[in-house]
Amino acid sequence: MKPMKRVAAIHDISGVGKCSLTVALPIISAAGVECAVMPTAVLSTHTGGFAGFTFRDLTDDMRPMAEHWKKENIAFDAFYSGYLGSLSQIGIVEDVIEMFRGPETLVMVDPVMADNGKLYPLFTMDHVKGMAKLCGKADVIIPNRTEAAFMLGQEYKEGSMTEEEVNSLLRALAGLGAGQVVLTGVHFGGDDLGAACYHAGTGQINYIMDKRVEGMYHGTGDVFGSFLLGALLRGINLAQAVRVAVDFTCAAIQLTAADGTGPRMGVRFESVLADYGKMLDNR
Ligand code: PXL
Repeated sequence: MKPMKRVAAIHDISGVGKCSLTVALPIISAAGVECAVMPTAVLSTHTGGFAGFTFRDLTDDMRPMAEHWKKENIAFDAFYSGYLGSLSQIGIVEDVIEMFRGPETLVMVDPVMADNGKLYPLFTMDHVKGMAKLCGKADVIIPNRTEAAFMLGQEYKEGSMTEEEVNSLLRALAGLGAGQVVLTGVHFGGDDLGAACYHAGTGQINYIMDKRVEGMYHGTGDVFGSFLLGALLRGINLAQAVRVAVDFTCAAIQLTAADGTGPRMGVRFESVLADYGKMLDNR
């Protein structure tokens, strides 16, 4: 058996609502990859669609956790950061990555902060600037269209896009500094929805589309990112790993739509985990 890879996932724990660490842990584990965690905050629920959530900030624990890992000689094959509750956490994540990074380390940053043209509660444009800088330190970034537009100082555009618009957005995002860019929420017209990816090293661009399911479900970005990272760490190339992530995320969304549980409780990724693990083992 090959040794298992180890990721450090740096996100919050939202107790209810299936996002961040409560999806990264099970999905990355199902990929046959160890998922170590650095929780950035503990909330009763995520901040989208619930009022009065609790928020326990864990900023002061982040550096000591990393220092303890370093002292114990613990190594990581990848870092995966997502929702970061404050500007100072962004700086700490940059430092933690530098403490552990080697030539083979894969750093994936999801600049979680906005969707549908709007910043999430608690965030300001300073957070956008900080996230753009953190994206510059990553190997792979996975913004949605709103995050992409904000980080590039462009106006957010809704609706369908042309290939030229997608390609120029991908190249501009790579200009922030990451060699591999995955843009989510891509829509060319009709009822399609998917992702586009760009590998700056090869210049290759791919569009990975599926049929859109009506409705917006919370936590899909984290489900997508976790499926993607699991596939990348199992040796699948960028375009194929994005295909895997789109397929399994869409399958989870379809099951959720059939359940009728509504958008804020997250998606039914649990029901596709066994197939995801088997697919990675049998390739
Ligand atoms: O899924 C992204 C996310 C993660 N964590 C928290 C959030 C959100 C999105 O709103 O509120 C706390």
